[in-house]
Amino acid sequence: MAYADHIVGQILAEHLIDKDLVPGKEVAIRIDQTLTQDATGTLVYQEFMSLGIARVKTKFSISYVDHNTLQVGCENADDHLFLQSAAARYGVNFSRPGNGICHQVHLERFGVPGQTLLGSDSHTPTAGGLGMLAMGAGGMDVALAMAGAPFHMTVPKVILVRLTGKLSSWVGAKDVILYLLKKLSVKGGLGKIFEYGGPGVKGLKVQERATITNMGAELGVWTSVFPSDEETRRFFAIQGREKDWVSISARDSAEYDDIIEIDLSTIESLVACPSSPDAVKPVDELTGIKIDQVVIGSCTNSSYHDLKLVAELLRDKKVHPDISLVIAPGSRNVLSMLAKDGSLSNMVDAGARVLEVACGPCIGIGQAPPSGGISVRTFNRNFPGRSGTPDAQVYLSGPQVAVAAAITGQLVHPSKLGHSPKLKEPEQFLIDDSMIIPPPPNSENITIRMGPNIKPLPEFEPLPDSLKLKLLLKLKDNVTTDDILPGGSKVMALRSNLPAISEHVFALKSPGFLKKAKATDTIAILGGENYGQGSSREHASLAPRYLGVRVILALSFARLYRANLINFGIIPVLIKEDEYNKLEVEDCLELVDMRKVVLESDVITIMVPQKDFEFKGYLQLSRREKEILLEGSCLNFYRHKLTENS
Ligand code: MIC
Ligand code: SF4
Repeated sequence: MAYADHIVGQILAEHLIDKDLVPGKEVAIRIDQTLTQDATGTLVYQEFMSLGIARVKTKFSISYVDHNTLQVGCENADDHLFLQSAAARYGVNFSRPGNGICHQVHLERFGVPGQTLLGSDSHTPTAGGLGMLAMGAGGMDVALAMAGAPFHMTVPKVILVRLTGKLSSWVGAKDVILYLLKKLSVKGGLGKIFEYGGPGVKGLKVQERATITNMGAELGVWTSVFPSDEETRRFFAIQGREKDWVSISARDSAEYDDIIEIDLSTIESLVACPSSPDAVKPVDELTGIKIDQVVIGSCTNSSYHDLKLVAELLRDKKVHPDISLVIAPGSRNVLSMLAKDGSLSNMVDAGARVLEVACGPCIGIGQAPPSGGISVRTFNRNFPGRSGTPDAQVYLSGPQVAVAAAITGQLVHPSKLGHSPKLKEPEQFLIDDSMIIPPPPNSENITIRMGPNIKPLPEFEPLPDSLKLKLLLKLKDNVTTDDILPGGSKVMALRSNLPAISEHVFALKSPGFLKKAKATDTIAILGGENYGQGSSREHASLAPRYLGVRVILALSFARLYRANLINFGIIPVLIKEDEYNKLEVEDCLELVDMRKVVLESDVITIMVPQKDFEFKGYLQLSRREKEILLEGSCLNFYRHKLTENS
């Protein structure tokens, strides 16, 4: 059984509930751990509560607060109280605001090789850096996993990324993933898992591996995974949890769907240009571009490993007078270590602005660049508008290029900084979990605190038999969830308030959409390839459904977004390029006999009466997905099933 011989297959086989591992077929797997973050988490816990389960059934579940930490009104603070009380009530650990970015803390403190992790955030695969099968999912799927239900996934193709050689000085893990993005594009990983292997792996620290698996999300892969080897054991030892370490590697008989060979020594310093993570160029081709702002941090590059390097590069230097340099460490333990070893003073003395440990500017919460400004960020996404300034130009790089830009005021090769410092890894990491509150054993009487911003989940009616839809938007390839529902402190604070957040659907991409949507009963949207790439935020499906969107036609869908559409009763219909070209905004579409067609067929006929043409759409749905669509939402489908069995 070659599929069960690579790392992915071994972990899946170990967690399989029924059926065999046949690539392309849906299977159900057991989830060991879940994580949520606050911006998606408030919905997750509301969904969990609707399932009527008394206490989570996973081995370990945790609720992080790291996104909406800016408190300019009561909304975020109220949400934090809701999350803290819900965690205590339902048996979930609670990582308080200030403790760190979910993926960084999870890697340091909780990830376990060989186990499965489902997180309501698209960068959950960060934990793949230590050999865990870690996947992002919509909140509803995470709520179900907490309730003990299996996670359903299509068995993906597994691609071996075979690493040889060693990175040269000034080149880091971020350059490896930028190299892959340049080669494969943001759609290059759709339907696949990337498994890293080869002799080059052992030269990469766990933290570097995690930078690579983190940004697999930008390639569109299900997830990415590294072996768990001696280097991983060392990581667990410095984290004081060697007992959690297990070895995991591919067997010699493993067979892959494809192999990508990378000689690490050939990789150069790379930068993703505005406004897509795959618009990658060597920094040498961009030399001289003047910069206004540099931001270092995010779940991609905020480890002690990265920030120690940043501090050493900044030692005895000053930030260029035209640059605002901002640094946000990834976890409180990282910040504390930087403070204790003097690195923090290197940063502050150089003129850096140090932020609290949180996502912050990565999701447009603070530090928006000036109008038309140019920002270099060590983040993973530079989608249009995500920084908070619609016309800003955001470049993505590793910490080496970012520091060089901060000091020189321009994009330059980091070797301009002189000698690349040799860093010694600490023998012991600071371990202080006092900002993680474990749930009490007896919690039935804990009151859930719900502030006025937390609105109840809507009830959605089942799929009708026929639909008359108006096509309100025709969009191109690679529409992001930031396009569908923007981030930023104003909109993100409304994550628990569906009526309010729905007012922001397509706010940046198509400002006239809302008015038209309010005047239309049932709506269809047309997209190109990779529709819905980016975040796991289910609000980007829930809010459109709330406004009346029932069908999305596209050439292809991003995996997470497609699952979220189905969970909220919106039908994802695949169409061919010819039809994409023919369809126009304001076209009226008619679908008949839908309940039967959705349940029994994979092809649906869509009529455009005023143009006297009809065309075929393709459903590609599993039996379970069909039934969810018929019920009108995943919550409708599962509510009674799980309560009856719990
Ligand atoms: C992101 O990086 O876009 C986010 C914010 O972390 C999202 C989750 C969200 O929208 O709350 C993600 O990546 O899933
Ligand atoms: Fe937070 Fe940014 Fe990572 Fe999303 S990508 S989890 S916003 S740091």
